[in-house]
Amino acid sequence: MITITTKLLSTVIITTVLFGVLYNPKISYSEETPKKKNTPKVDVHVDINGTDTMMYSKTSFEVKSGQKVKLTFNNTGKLPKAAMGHNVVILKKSVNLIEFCTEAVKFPTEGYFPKSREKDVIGRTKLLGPGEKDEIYFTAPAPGTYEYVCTFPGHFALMKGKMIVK
Ligand SMILES: [Cu+2]
Repeated sequence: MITITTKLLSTVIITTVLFGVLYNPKISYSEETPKKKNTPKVDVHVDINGTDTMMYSKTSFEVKSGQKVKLTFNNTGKLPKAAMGHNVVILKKSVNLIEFCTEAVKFPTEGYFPKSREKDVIGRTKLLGPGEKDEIYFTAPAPGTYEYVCTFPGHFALMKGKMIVK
């Protein structure tokens, strides 16, 4: 009787341990625990808000060439994304802002960003609806002045600014 109980008990313990090993993600996937690869080193943090009045809270900011920049963009508005979505797209120097935005409006399902133009930007956030936030990381390019803009249709008239790289 004692033997049977002991056997049963051992079986239960072994089963429990095995179950734990197999189904506890902390044990079985310990090597895949997220590492800090998604939080790169940052030299400077820039915060910009976009509003329902079609404005950026910052129309310029300054960084130093080579700095690792973290840009946080908040859509602080309340209007629906389809009516008042915002993004921040930092253009390379060679790119014409109006021409770029004129093309971007043809891509509503891609957040008003033509994927083929990825090479023309230094960094860009997603198109954000009310209360949404996006964070991007990039390295400040060669010294100069770079334009950033919201590519939502019609917004480029008001929603633009300059990134000054020293
Ligand atoms: Cu906008």
